Parts: sequence; structure tokens; C-alpha cells
Amino acid sequence: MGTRTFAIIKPDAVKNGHTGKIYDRILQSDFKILGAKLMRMTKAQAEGFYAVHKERPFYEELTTFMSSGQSMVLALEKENAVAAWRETIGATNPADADVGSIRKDFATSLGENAVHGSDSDENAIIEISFFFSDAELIANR
Ligand code: FUP
Repeated sequence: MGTRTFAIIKPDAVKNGHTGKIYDRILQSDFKILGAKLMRMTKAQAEGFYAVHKERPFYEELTTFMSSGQSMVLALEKENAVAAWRETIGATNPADADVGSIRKDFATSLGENAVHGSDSDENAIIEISFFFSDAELIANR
């Protein structure tokens, strides 16, 4: 059954037409998709989701960007899902991302870096429940 992680295909990637290609990478990497939805985050949702970065200088720019257009939010499952997804997406800054990673191939900058991935099992659970109800996930099992 594995563990869970939370992913976002961010507004830059959706706007640039990369949603399908990134979704395909998720499937090719053998993640089970427990939930997926296309949505436009409100500014308040983006601020809540990134509350941990509230004191950082990039917080305003980040939350404005994340609420600037459609995103696809995803609940993913795989063995060691958090580490596996972070390896698939590559480093936060696309300039440092490995060849073949999603950020290397689709991200435009550090601020607009195509995808999100949880950094721990605990945060994955919190982040999934920020956007999905239990019923939505169970329905997709
Ligand atoms: P990650 O876990 O890879 O999503 O990276 P962080 O949690 O460190 O950062 C969250 C988001 O903030 C990044 F995806 C992009 C943005 N960010 C900046 O815009 N500038 C920075 O210096 C660091 C992060």
C-alpha cells in the first residue's frame, strides 16, 4: 500500500500546457493517484497552505503566484512516497535539478517551479487534508 504524499502542478505549469505531461510522469513513476482536482486557489488558501513561510521575504510573491491561475492538486501513494516524489520532481531551484526531473524539464524559475512535493510523511497528511476530504480519497481507492 505504501505511504502518501501531496503534489501540486502549479499555475506556471498548467498555464504553459504541461499538466498532461506531468500527470503522465506521475503514472510512469508508478504512483497511485488517490485524488486529483483542477482548482484555482484563493489567496487565503495559498497563504494558509504556505503559512510556514509567512516570515520569509518571498511569501507575498509566492502566495500571489499560487493564486494566479489554475493548479492541479494530487494525493499520491507509493512506497516511500515523499522521497520518491521529491526525487521525481528534482531540486527546488530548477537550475539545481537533476536531468530528467520534472523541475529541470518544466520549471521556469525558483519562484515558478512547476510542482510541489511534501517534505515529510507528517506534512503530507496535513497537506492532503488541506485540499481533500477523507471521503474523496476513499472513493478513489
Ligand atoms: P519545496 O519544498 O521544494 O517546495 O521548497 P520550499 O518549501 O523551500 O519552498 C516553497 C516554495 O517557495 C518553492 F516552491 C518556491 C518558493 N521559494 C521562493 O520563491 N524563493 C526561495 O528562496 C525559496 C522558495
